[in-house]
Amino acid sequence: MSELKFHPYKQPAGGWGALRASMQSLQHQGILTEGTALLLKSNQAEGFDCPGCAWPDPDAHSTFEFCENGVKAVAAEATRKRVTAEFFAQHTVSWLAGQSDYYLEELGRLTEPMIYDATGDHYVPISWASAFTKIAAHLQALKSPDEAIFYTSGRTSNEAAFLYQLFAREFGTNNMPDCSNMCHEPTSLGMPESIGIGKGTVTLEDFDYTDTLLLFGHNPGTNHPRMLGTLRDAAKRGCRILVFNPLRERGLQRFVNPQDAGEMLTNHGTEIATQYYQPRIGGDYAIALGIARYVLEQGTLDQDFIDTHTQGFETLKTIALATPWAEIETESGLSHAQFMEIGKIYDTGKASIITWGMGITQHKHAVATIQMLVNVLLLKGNIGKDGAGACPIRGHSNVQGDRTMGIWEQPATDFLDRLAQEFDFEPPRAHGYDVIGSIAALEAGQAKVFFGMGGNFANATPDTTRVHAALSQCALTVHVTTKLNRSHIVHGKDALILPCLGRTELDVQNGHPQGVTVEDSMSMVHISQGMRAPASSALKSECAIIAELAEATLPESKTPWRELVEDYDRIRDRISRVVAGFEDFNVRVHKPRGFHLDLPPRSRRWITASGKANFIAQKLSAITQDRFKPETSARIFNLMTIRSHDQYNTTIYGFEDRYRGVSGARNVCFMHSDDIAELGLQADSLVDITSHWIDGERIARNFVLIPYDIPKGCVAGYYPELNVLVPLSSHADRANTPTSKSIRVTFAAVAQSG
Ligand SMILES: Nc1nc2c(c(=O)[nH]1)N[C@H]1C(S)=C(S)[C@@H](COP(=O)(O)OP(=O)(O)OC[C@H]3O[C@@H](n4cnc5c(=O)[nH]c(N)nc54)[C@H](O)[C@@H]3O)O[C@H]1N2
Ligand SMILES: Nc1nc2c(c(=O)[nH]1)N[C@H]1C(S)=C(S)[C@@H](COP(=O)(O)OP(=O)(O)OC[C@H]3O[C@@H](n4cnc5c(=O)[nH]c(N)nc54)[C@H](O)[C@@H]3O)O[C@H]1N2
Ligand SMILES: [Mo]
Repeated sequence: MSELKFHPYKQPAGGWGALRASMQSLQHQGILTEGTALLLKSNQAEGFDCPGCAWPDPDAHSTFEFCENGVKAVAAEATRKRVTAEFFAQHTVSWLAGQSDYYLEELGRLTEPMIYDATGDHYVPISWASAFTKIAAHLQALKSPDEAIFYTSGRTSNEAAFLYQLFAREFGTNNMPDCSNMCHEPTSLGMPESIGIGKGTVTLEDFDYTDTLLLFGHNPGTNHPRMLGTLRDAAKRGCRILVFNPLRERGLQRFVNPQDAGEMLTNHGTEIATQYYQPRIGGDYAIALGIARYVLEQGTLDQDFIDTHTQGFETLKTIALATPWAEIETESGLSHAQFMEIGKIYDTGKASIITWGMGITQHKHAVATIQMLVNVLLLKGNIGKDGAGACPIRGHSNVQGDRTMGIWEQPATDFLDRLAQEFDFEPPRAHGYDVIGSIAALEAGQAKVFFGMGGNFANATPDTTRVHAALSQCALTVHVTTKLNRSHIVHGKDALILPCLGRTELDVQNGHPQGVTVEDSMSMVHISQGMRAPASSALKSECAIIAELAEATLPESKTPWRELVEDYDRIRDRISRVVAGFEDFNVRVHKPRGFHLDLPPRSRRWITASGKANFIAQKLSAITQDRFKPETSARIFNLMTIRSHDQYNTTIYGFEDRYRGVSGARNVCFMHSDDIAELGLQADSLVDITSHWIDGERIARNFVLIPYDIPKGCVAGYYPELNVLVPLSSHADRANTPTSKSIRVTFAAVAQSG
């Protein structure tokens, strides 16, 4: 790490900077030559699915879809660096605990199974067979299967996810929290109530037909950069693009496509946002209500659609028209003139798409906000026609597929019924723990075994201090993983690290290479085929690990675990009989580019209780009245925790947040320059940040203030460093997603000596 620098970035996103950073990351991982060849296989019909994000692949490919952060994700997995048994022999776990998260992951790929040895405070090698015996012994010793927790991160393939949930349920629990609980859970909960499914309704082709795009609370330039190509094409066609984001994110303003020689030459690029609005953090419910109000005032509704397909219109109408503009404006932070402009653009659109990301979901009122965004679409019949629809932007590359495969603490009854029939066992019916529930159970000592299928539970969750303490109380922690991270260092009394193959690697079972499948953000299911030699010959695939664990743990199981894993087609055959929409899975998925899942709203079929699409609305005052007001004399700010351009969730690639102009360090906090002055502080001031909640206060020390174009009263800093501040009991109503984008904080200057 070098010294913190801040130089506002004036260039377009993408372009030469992206190309340079990509090459640097390949070089950094020691794979410059190999890496370039590898990338040509990324997101190709015959290649592997990029582990970077869940944005879909276009049908027509040139050579490869260039994406700087996709390169970083692939390079991080394909790195030459290894963390071996010799390394663990040289360093105690206490020593490792003192190292940074960046350091831990930088060590490279894990090479063999390791177990914690308390006598020497080291991780030492263990054979796979002994590892499975050990875990089985722990699981069998539990008083109830519900004392175990089986977490999933969203990179896990459909096949592995399906086996994993089967294993957990045959073992006897629905305790299957996943990263989705911290991510798009409000989408998965809110959308079914509105339109009958918890997934986006658009396909990539719809972006070719839309004339109006409303983008809420996501940062494509960094987190789904291939979307910039789509946005650029739309902008060039004249599609109006309205952006709603408290921060001016570079990627949403201007983009140079590194694959366009002309654009690269002039480095000018394409203007993305037609209009860029900077609302207050959490102001989106008011924005959506304001748009609805505008359309209702104009009377330019799609009345046919509303009459034929919807229910609840009168409630929305009454609420929207009764909410004074002044209230909508104050809450959103946008002006009346801006609302007239936004309303007019949306109202005159013939086919509109609304997209959203973490800026919408990680709030207390996320579910209500998503439902209000859907209302806006319904008013103009913008669901079930070309170029229109709802487009939640998922995070992990297979997070949507994992849920489809049954990774869910609240499995549907019909899913369990089919699972029971196919595998001849009685699955548990009681709902299990989600992420927040899991942490509570760990803290209370009600859960004793934590098993992580990927991810980094210790650092991705809220209130880091409490979660670390809770994990340390476990009798056993197990992590199936590619790299070392904090969750392995903050360990239970017994602890195992089980290293697995990554997406880019050749997975050979019974002498035959296997492909896995994934589902992208737009419900396309396709094969992903690794091709690189594995990082170590001792690695196992996630599927193999689950099967062998199941054999060790469930001697009575009637499932032919080993047989299923010998040929993943056999797992897919089982999936085709259990998961709705996957009929003929093996036939359909082996077609180039796979297949699209049937989404009823696309043909205006509504699988809701009413059989219609539902307008669901509540008063704006209901959203705002329960805002927490801590008792403190210090000025309170609203903090959002966001990703830098140089990280993948808890994995820190480096210290360059290029588009925001920050480099060298991550302990920063973005604040309006007037706010900095009003606090009597200066740019570069060192501050402690305290978060306030009903359960008390938490503190993050030594952050540097950076003056930034952000609304007054709002501040931003990086996840996961600021997770220490996220209160455990502050989460989205009903969905339980931690409110990582709205944390009540105060600032205090750090007295600097000398
Ligand atoms: N390179 C890279 N790619 C990734 C990831 C990564 O870490 N690195 N993570 C993956 C995952 S799991 C996910 S979920 C996605 C996340 O992708 P994003 O949803 O883009 O996630 P964040 O970085 O959290 O950015 C949230 C954006 O919302 C804005 N925002 C915050 N609060 C509000 C608000 O109240 N209202 C509005 N309108 N905007 C708001 C912020 O300014 C920021 O631009 O990306 C995925 N892809
Ligand atoms: N404050 C705050 N907290 C947040 C968020 C936020 O915006 N703000 N975002 C939330 C969101 S959207 C999400 S999705 C979660 C993410 O939570 P997680 O999914 O739990 O975290 P990741 O950082 O994505 O996990 C990274 C680890 O996965 C492992 N890994 C990588 N590839 C593979 C693989 O192929 N197989 C296996 N088995 N392991 C692999 C590596 O060891 C790596 O260290 O964090 C949430 N937490
Ligand atoms: Mo996510």
